[in-house]
Order: sequence, then C-alpha cells, then structure tokens
Amino acid sequence: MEYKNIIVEKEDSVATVTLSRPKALNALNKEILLETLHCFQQLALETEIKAVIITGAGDKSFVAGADISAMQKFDILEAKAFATLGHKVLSTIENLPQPVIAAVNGFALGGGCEIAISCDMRIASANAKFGQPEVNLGVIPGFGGTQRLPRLVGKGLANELLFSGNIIDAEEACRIGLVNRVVEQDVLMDECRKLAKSIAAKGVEAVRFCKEAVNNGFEMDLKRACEYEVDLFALCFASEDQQEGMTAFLEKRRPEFGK
Ligand code: DAK
Repeated sequence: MEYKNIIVEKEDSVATVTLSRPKALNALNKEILLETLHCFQQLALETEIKAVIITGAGDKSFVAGADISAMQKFDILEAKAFATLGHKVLSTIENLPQPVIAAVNGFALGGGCEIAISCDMRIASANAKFGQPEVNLGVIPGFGGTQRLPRLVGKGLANELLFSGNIIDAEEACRIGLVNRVVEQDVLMDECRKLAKSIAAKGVEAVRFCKEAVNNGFEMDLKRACEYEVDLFALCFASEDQQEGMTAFLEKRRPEFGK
C-alpha cells in the first residue's frame, strides 16, 4: 500500500511512523487512519522490527485530534463507523507485539491524545500540549479517551480533563503521569530512538511477554494476573534468549540476543 499521509522509516530494528497532514496539524481523517492501521498491521509481522516510534510531522503538532471538517456532517452511522475505525487503529497499536513509544512533539488533542495513550510509553517535547477538548465540540472522545485516560492517570484527573476540555502543558502532563518525561524539542527524536534501541537490544520474547503481561494482566484481578505472569515467565524458558542471557551473565560477558 502506498502511503500519502504517513511516512515510515526503518533503521537499526526501529521503525518510526510519522503522521503527516501538516495543513491540518496532522488531524485524523479516514485516509490517515486506514494507512496507519495498515502500517501497524504490517509492522506486527516484521520480526526484524523490535520497537516502534510514532510521531507527528512538523514542530507544532503531534496530532490535533480527529479531523473536525470530516466529522462535521457525519450522520449516526458514519460517526459509528469512524469511531470503530479509530478504535481498531488504537487497539492495533496497543496490542502490537513490539513496544511503541509516542514522541509527542506538539499538540496531542482529542484523537491525538488518545493515540499517545494507546502507546506503551510517551516522551513529550517541552512545547507539547495535551487535552480531550471534545466537549467543546458537543461530543465525547471517540477513540477510547474515556476508557484509557482514567486507567492511566486515575479517574479524578481524567474526569477533570474530559469534562472541562482543559488543555495542559507537558510539565503538567508529566506530573499527572500522562507522559514519562519531558525533553527539549530538538532532542525529542534522539531520546526516543535511544530508548527504542535499548529495548531493541533486549531479548525479543522477554520484551514481548512483558508487554503482554502488563497489558493483559492490568484488566485481571491480581491473583489471576499473577498466575498469568507465572505462565509467561515459564514460556521464556522455551526461548534461546533465556539461555543466552543467563549464560552470558555467568560467563561475565554481554548477551547477544537474537542470534
Ligand atoms: N481538524 C481539522 N483541522 C484542524 C484540526 C482538527 N482537529 N486542528 C487544526 N486544524 C487545522 C485548522 O483548521 C487550520 O486549518 P486552516 O484554517 O489553515 O485551513 C490548521 O489546522 C492550523 O490550525 P490553527 O490555525 O487553528 O492553528 P493554531 O495554532 O491557531 O491552533 C490548535 C492550534 C490545535 C489549538 C487549534 O487548531 C485547535 O483547537 N484545533 C482543534 C483541536 C481539537 O478540538 N481537537 C479535538 C478534535 S475532536 C467520535 C470520533 C472521534 C472523536 C470524537 C467522537 N465519534 C465518531 C463519535 C474525536 C474527536 C476529536 O479528536
């Protein structure tokens, strides 16, 4: 599939996906959502890719939300189809076997904030702004914001953002746990690549099982979740990386995973 609204670059086992509709601050219409869905479905199959970064084109916006001009005339069925597509994209990102880092380089509003939340980790530039301003438009978040945001920052703080539509800056987003850390914009991509490469250098199954354990275990009661962890821990012992990691430790050398 040829992409018109996203750019995909691959280097050193790390894929960087840049959402690019600069004229609309990278707002999400059906086309960019379909391209993003296709892209992440492909990445899921690419075993040589071990970590993914998602960012927005330009230095002003990650994603300024769903495309308001596209949504304005939706009827009920079109709205449902659009929200369903958005959910599919975000759950594909969330469940991608590889870890996904959001490099939030500016506005992350509405659907943009929701994309960032569907990623495993978020690093923001100092100029980033976050919010769920849908109530200003007479709608609610349609891509999982009412569900993932409370799970990430807690119900009270999520409710404040969701009910007021307030926009917060990167420092405040970091304070409430919406982003992992804030860096200057000129080093944002370097920081994300550094993190992605450090993850890519680890045992691929171990990282994958960590992601599965956290994501799936989060929705279970603790007892069941711990049993689930036991199963995934045991499964690691079917991998060559377990042998290599432990042997390398005992031989006092660096492990060479994926050989
Ligand atoms: N959609 C379409 N175009 C957008 C856009 C958006 N979300 N955000 C910005 N743009 C466009 C602007 O219209 C403008 O286009 P031109 O006028 O130049 O043609 C261009 O990007 C530059 O924007 P501004 O001139 O406004 O730039 P400023 O720096 O002055 O302001 C801003 C930046 C991000 C503060 C402002 O653009 C803004 O407030 N944008 C809207 C932010 C927003 O409300 N985002 C949330 C969108 S709602 C659902 C499905 C999904 C959703 C809900 C329900 N169902 C189906 C039920 C999700 C909803 C959302 O995400």
